Amino acid sequence: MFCYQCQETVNNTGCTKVGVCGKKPDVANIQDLMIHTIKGISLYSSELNKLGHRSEEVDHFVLYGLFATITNANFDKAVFMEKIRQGLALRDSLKQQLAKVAPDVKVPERDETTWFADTEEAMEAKAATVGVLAMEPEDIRSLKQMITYGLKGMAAYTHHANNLKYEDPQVDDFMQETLAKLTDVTLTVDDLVALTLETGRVGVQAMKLLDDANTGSYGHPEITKVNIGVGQNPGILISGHDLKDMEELLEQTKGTGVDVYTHSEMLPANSYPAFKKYDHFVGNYGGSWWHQNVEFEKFNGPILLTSNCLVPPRDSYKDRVYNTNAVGFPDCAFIPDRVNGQPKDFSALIEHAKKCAPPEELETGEIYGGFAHHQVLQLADKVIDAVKSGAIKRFFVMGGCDARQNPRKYYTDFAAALPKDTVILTAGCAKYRYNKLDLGDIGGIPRVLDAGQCNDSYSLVMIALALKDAFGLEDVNELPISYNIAWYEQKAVLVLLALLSLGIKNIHLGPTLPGFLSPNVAQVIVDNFDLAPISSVDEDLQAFMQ
Ligand code: FSO
Ligand code: SF4
Repeated sequence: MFCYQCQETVNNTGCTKVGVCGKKPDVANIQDLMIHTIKGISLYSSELNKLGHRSEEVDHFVLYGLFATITNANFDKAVFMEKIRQGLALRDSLKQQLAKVAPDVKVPERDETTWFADTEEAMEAKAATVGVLAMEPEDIRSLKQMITYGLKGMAAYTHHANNLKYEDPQVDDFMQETLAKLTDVTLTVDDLVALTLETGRVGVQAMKLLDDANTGSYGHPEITKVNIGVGQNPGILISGHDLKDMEELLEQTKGTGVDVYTHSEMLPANSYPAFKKYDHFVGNYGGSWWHQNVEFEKFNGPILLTSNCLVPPRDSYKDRVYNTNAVGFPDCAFIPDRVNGQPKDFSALIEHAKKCAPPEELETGEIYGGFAHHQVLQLADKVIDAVKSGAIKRFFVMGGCDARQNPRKYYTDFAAALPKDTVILTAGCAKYRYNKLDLGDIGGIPRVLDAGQCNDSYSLVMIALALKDAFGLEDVNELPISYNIAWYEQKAVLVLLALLSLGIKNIHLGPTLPGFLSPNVAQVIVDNFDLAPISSVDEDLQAFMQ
């Protein structure tokens, strides 16, 4: 195995024996083969798409392949084997379809279009040959992997939007076209740098699609005090990013005596008008994803994982973990997709919950949420006045991810050390490093404005663009906003590429720069976008406040 797609990769160079995330070598390899398979599919489907022969089945299959290989999503080798078998059949049927509808279109013969394996052994043997290191020179590999990771993030966001029946064929076309291009060994560094920025640009479109889907379905998030304590009833804990699952779970648990709590990235669900109306929706339980080994244990009831991040569950609570969408773990229960538009069936979780004790209390109190673009823009006059009067000197965008390693304490220290006339704009699970600190408010505006999930970084960009207009500035970089972003997995890669494509400069990225950036590629990004790693809290604060 070789995997360096996330921030916790061993020595910031690559996991080669087993993933820090718990991914075993056979699963890592089969995930590489999954990507190889969807590239083969995309070589045909991208041509068919251009000819107007789109297929929802293909769009969703490709999304699945990308999403399921994201960090901490799916650890189940058997699932990948089955999907790859289906993928090979799909590839070959597309090949026949293309030959029929456009006999003149020649798809290049590459390993992705010709390989075949039907036994487990043959698949495993093949899987061992198609990994990251099989790819050309270091800089080309680095860029191609960065683009692939951006596509994985894009697929995750698009998948959640699709679940709400929001589709954008341009985004699907781009993913398939790009996967097809990545099989081309003649692409140059310049070609790939351009494709990287294009990935960011389409990433903005995918984030907008999900924002439209979430707010169009459930209303605009509004300022909400979210309870972080517990009630007396047994509960179901829902984690991940999928709001359609949230809706159906709330609806099906109504009147059952079972409460619902959010975990980690599902916290922002508490701020949507359509969900706030449920009395049995108690609040949020616990912190960011990596605390789950302790918190799932104490929750006592069943847990629904609607997307990553799943930590390999302990035996003590494994029977309470239910996965859905692209998430998978051997021997854990799986809730199948909707059929013919019918809701998913969460009755197994509900019956399970009824036999469980109520959650053990971890903490009490409330935290603020709901500061997505619509809500913040309603407060725009107040915010603009505060900037003009000098009450707010600077905004700090501190979105992104949280993860386990000690150096992430930097973000808690940084938030605590910020001058009192600064405001943090956040999104994603990075917020858990500081969202329970008492940082106070500025004239009634809380000093931590939480826009929502990592995909709601889109909201932060909307806010920045609106402020730019309000102050009559030419360039968004002239605003008193600094970017100190924490990353962990591939959705954050997409968010970063999206920010770069919007021309945002001077982003500080930590706790380390990605291990998948070769020295030359890192230099190109640093030179063109003034991207910088973090250093110490003091040094960074000084640099930012200048
Ligand atoms: Fe976090 Fe995990 Fe949003 Fe990610 S829970 S790390 S970028 O999957 O999703 O911020
Ligand atoms: Fe290692 Fe991260 Fe890959 Fe897991 S996802 S194997 S931790 S690089």
